[in-house]
Amino acid sequence: MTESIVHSDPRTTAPQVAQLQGAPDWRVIDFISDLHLQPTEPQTVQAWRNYLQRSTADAIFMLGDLFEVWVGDDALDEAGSFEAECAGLLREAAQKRPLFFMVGNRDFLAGNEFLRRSGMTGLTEPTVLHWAGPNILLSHGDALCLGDVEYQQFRALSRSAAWQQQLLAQPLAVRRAIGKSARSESEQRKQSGAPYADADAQMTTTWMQTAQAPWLIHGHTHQPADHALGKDQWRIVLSDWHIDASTHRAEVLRVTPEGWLRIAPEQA
Ligand SMILES: [Mn+2]
Repeated sequence: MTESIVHSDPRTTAPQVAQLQGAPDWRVIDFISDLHLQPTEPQTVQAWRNYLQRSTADAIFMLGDLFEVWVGDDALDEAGSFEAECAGLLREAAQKRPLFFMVGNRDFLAGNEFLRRSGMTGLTEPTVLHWAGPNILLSHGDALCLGDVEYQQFRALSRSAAWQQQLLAQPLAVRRAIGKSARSESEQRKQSGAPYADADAQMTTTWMQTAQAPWLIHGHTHQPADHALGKDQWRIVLSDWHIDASTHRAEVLRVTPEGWLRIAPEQA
């Protein structure tokens, strides 16, 4: 048997959309993404911890890049690791209301063991949420940024099982070092002023039509905005979180059947 590789145009190819049925009593649901949690940014971690403990939402969705880097679920077994600490916080929060997690381009190696330990439900990319309000398509957003050609090539490679197995076969310390160097490369690229790609308009339309969802919520671009796409159709972009001595950026997207608002985590 021969296998042929079909290079279909991602802008017009209907994606496989996973379905999620919300609970009938959900009235308030929160969305966050791109917190880029890391031990060297304790104030962002603290704001997230406080938010998880206090939020009045019926469900919380974390749509990727929750962590600056995730080098493998075995990091959870390292005594006193940052990963284990975060999983513990999530587990506590998950006892109060359901938590959902979708990976981003930084934490795509977060796997089933992480989900199990943190008490969260994993979501595949993209997923459409059915609930009391309009259908909402959920994505991290990186797959839609077709303009970032170099990244799309890395994405295709790094989501393959073979690539992941090869990386995960390295000792944890080696993977931590790889994670660090990948991060500094991406920092350099950011500082070089290379423009950020945004979601491709045609691909966005294809995805929303396939999902039959009038709303799309995604992160990744760090360009929070409400984009009107047509009659009652919206692309709603989440904010990243970054809190240190000089910056205070953190936002929760709170959604009710009537609409949405952007609130500070301490008001959630
Ligand atoms: Mn991202």
